[in-house]
Amino acid sequence: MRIVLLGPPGSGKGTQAALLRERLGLAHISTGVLLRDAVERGTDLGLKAKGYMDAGELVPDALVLDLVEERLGQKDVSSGFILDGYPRNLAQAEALDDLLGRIGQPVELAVAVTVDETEIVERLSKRAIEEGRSDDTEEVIRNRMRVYSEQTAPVAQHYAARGQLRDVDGMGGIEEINHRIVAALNSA
Ligand code: B4P
Repeated sequence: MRIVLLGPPGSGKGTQAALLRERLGLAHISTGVLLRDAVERGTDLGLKAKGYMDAGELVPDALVLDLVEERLGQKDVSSGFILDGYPRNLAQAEALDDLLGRIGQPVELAVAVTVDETEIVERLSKRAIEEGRSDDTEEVIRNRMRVYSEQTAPVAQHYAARGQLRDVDGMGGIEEINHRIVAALNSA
């Protein structure tokens, strides 16, 4: 299957995508992970991306598209993939359609994970203590949520218009939510 996972910061996208990779044997493509890896390795792209990430802004589309294109060219992708954190605005959604159309692997389903705002702040504050990610400070979390509602939320409509969107309740335990996602995939 070829799936896009949508959801605000802290909705559990990364957590759920990792479980789906394990359980369904799909490649897990997280632009957040790819970008953090580039920052850590100090690549050109990483150096350009760091300031945007630390401010909770989106990294410019062209930089992220290059990363995604390179990742989609890898062997494990042929058995299906979960895109986690991409696309994050309408321009990315259109670029993704073009790219996947060219390789004959279009998105089959988009799953939007929904979570209350208070729960999001709680989860990310907990992660800030446990992992110390530089973009998990209160001020940056607030900006990431703003960027999400202004730029990323409209992406759901892009898939809904084609009948490809499934909403899944992201409140509750990790396993429980995973069962809901798998049920949504099976009903497609
Ligand atoms: P991401 O890495 O995508 O960050 P995120 O939205 O916070 O999601 P993440 O996957 O980390 O967290 P999750 O909800 O799973 O992006 C980071 C930055 O990179 C962006 O701000 C941007 O600058 C840049 N970027 C990434 N993609 C981009 C793109 N396409 N274009 C431009 N820029 C881009 O989990 C959060 C926490 O909740 C975890 O600690 C987890 O343990 C916990 N959790 C999960 N499920 C739970 C549950 N059910 N109950 C309790 N806790 C739970």
